[in-house]
Amino acid sequence: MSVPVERYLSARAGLVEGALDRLFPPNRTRLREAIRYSLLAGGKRIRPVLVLAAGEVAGGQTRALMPWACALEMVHTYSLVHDDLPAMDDDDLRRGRPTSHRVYGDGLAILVGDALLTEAFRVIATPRGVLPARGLRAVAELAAAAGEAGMVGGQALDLASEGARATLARVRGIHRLKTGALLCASVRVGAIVAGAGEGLLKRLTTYGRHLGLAFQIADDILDDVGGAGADGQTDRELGKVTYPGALGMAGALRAARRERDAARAALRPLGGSADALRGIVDFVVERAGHAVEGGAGGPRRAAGAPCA
Ligand code: GRG
Repeated sequence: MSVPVERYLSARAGLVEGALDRLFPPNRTRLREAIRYSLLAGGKRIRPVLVLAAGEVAGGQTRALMPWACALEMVHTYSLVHDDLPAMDDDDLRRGRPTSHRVYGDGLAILVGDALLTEAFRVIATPRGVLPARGLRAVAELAAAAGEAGMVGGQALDLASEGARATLARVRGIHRLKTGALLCASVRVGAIVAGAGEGLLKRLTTYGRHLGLAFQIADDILDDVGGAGADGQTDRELGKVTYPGALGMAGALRAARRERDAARAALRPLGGSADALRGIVDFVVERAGHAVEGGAGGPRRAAGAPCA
């Protein structure tokens, strides 16, 4: 890669930002205002950038990949808006500002999520420059990762496990679905749309699964260290199953780094074309490393198996 990874990632995130803005221009309705409020609130854009980076490894063009990148971010944002609702986590802050339901009320926040999920599938149902068979496979992939066998199923398990003993098996099972499925699907969707062969898809899927776990371990660490939570309590204090709860803080950081190394190992034969994917997993894990150290540095499945 000729430009540093950080510059690549922020440039791609900027492109995604512009594309999302164009998909939802202001139209003077309260619903559109509320959609823009959550969607254009400056998240890290990890999922759409994964779509682009994985697709580019497989020889895809940014322009053709962009609707898919936007769809992943729209599904992710819907999940955050719904997760913040009083019936779920009841959070006051998201992406550094008041949550959707605090500003617009519970009813409109529910509709923002509904609209983003539905529109995500509209955006990818009319793609340009993508072979229909690839497009259909990628649509099914996203639906599976977001639905009952993926993110929604993981959220249901998480709700049911509040106050339960934090065993490692329970933590892994929840996070593989709740967070990991959509992250891994971001990688697979990009690769499928770009026409990756099964060998490359298998490699990228292994990367995506380890990235998903690394992400959630890092997120648990950041939550525990930062004391996040609507009422000032961490997830662990709220009785949620977390990696630091199961492994201790140092053990959780070691586990995140093991997942990062496994994700990187899957990319080894791909050379410089996979530098962006390496940069993303490093970024995800080292945010947690910085938080803990103050400045220091799943079972195998078949190649074609989806992420959930
Ligand atoms: C409500 C159907 C439904 C699902 C919710 C993913 C999820 C399932 C809830 C989010 C709860 C949460 C905060 C989990 C921790 C991991 C996570 C998804 C963090 C937020 O993702 P980032 O860090 O956020 O990529 P940004 O704002 O940067 O996009």
